[in-house]
Amino acid sequence: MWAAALAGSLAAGVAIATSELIAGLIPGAPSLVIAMGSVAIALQPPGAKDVMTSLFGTNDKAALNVLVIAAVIVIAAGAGVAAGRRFRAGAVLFVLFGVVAALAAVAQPLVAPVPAVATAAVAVGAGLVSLHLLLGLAPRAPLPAAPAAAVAALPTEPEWNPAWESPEWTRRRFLIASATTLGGVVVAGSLGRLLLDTQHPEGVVSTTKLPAALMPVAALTADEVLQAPGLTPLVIANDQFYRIDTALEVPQVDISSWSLQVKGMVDHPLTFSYDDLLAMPLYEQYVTIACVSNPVGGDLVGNTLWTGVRLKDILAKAGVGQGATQIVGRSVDGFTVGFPTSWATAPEREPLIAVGMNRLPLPANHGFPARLIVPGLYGYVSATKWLSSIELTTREAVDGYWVPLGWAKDGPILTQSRIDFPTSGQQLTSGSIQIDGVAWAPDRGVSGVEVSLDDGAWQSATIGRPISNATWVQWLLTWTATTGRHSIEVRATDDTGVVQTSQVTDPAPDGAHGHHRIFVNVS
Ligand SMILES: Nc1nc2c(c(=O)[nH]1)N[C@H]1C(S)=C(S)[C@@H](COP(=O)(O)O)O[C@H]1N2
Ligand SMILES: [Mo]
Repeated sequence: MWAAALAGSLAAGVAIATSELIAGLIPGAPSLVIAMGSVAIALQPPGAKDVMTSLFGTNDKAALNVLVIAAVIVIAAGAGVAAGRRFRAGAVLFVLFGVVAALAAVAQPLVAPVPAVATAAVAVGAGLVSLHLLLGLAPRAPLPAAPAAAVAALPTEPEWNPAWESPEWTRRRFLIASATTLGGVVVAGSLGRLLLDTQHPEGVVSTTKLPAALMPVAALTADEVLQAPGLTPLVIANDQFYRIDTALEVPQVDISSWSLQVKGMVDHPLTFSYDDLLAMPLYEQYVTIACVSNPVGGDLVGNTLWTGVRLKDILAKAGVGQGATQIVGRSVDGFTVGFPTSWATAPEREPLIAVGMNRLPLPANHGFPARLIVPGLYGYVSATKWLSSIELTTREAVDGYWVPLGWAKDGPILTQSRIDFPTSGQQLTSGSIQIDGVAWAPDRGVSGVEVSLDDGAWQSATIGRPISNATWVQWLLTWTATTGRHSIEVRATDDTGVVQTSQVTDPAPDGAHGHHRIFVNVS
């Protein structure tokens, strides 16, 4: 029984490794593991939203892969046991699983049906062949041995009966075969995934040099950029910028066939190629974007220089129809956002169809070739990466990806502040200590940051001059630390005079409220 279960799990391993290898070797062939992981993300029940959102960090995506593989291997152990009794019963389970995997792959917007079905079929085939071979070698419940007397009495050698084979040897041979299979599975599977990952680079994939912006931003000045130990840089480098999305493998957009459609309730539906966009006037703007799932004190927020076409210019060309109250952004991978048309057209902010980040083409993991950047809104309702269309519709007609999963339909970024230095629990020596951090309230702007030590009176921190209302600010406060355990708490006030609320809440459904507070030990 244990042997049949092991044979089943190993055979599933062979199937998975085969599919990963095919996916790595043949462009267009999907990884079935990734397909099933993506379906798991999409099918998450609304109640699971907190758990699952935490899966979207880059490390947690690795965890999701492991989870999928583990689930398949456990189910396959059962199929192995079934096959040990009647091969056909186990085989049916394998085929059923192949069908599920193929359906998961076909459901991916970027996967064509033929390679999906073919990959699943070959993988299941390889799994079944290994299952058959391994079960053939598996030790069985011992048959009654031939009675020694009977053997001696026979005049000629009896025909070889496998039941006489030493059980030791049978078992050892099975274990050797299993270990060899396992080795092969690990090598082939890792090689496949390695090749697949090289097909999906996360960094800059374009060699295009962005045309100069029509109105380049001025260089940052010393009163804008603060420097202190542990302080987050005012402008985050591209490879340091937080990344959040539902894509288990970064979509690679082929620029020659990519286009951006502007459609729906517009006077003139339009299509733009990448070159069309680059030929339009390009604008630069520092904008701080944030993730709604960022907890108090978290780092899913960043400020950088975006280059792009003004969304307003595109809307003016297309002509926004009467009653078009919502702008829906769609990604090549099927992800969607929606925000009010009035938010985008208001004179106080300048949403962009961004093509550049820190004057380089967007890195693949930040949405190459183009993405939306809408000042003041959380990414999940606005910042569509790998943008494929912009649709004008009504607020009622469409809900973006995260709305049915329990997140708020409206996603203005809440006023927040964070302590970068010292860090929670840090051991410090008494004397003068520079406390520092960042504070943001896009696109109302930050007017002040205050710090309370040990629940004492709020003291004003020094803040960098805001680049604009759409960006965060850095802040500093010098503290003469005395021995003992201390609490440090921070709050920001936005430019409309509203002070950040103190009560800490979970991120769901509309962003984490509350003050960041840490404790340190001074000796
Ligand atoms: N296509 C696509 N775009 C997306 C997402 C996504 O899952 N898919 N996630 C959004 C969310 S929730 C956030 S917070 C921002 C993050 O952008 P970044 O990864 O460049 O920081 O992208 C947004 N754009
Ligand atoms: Mo997000």
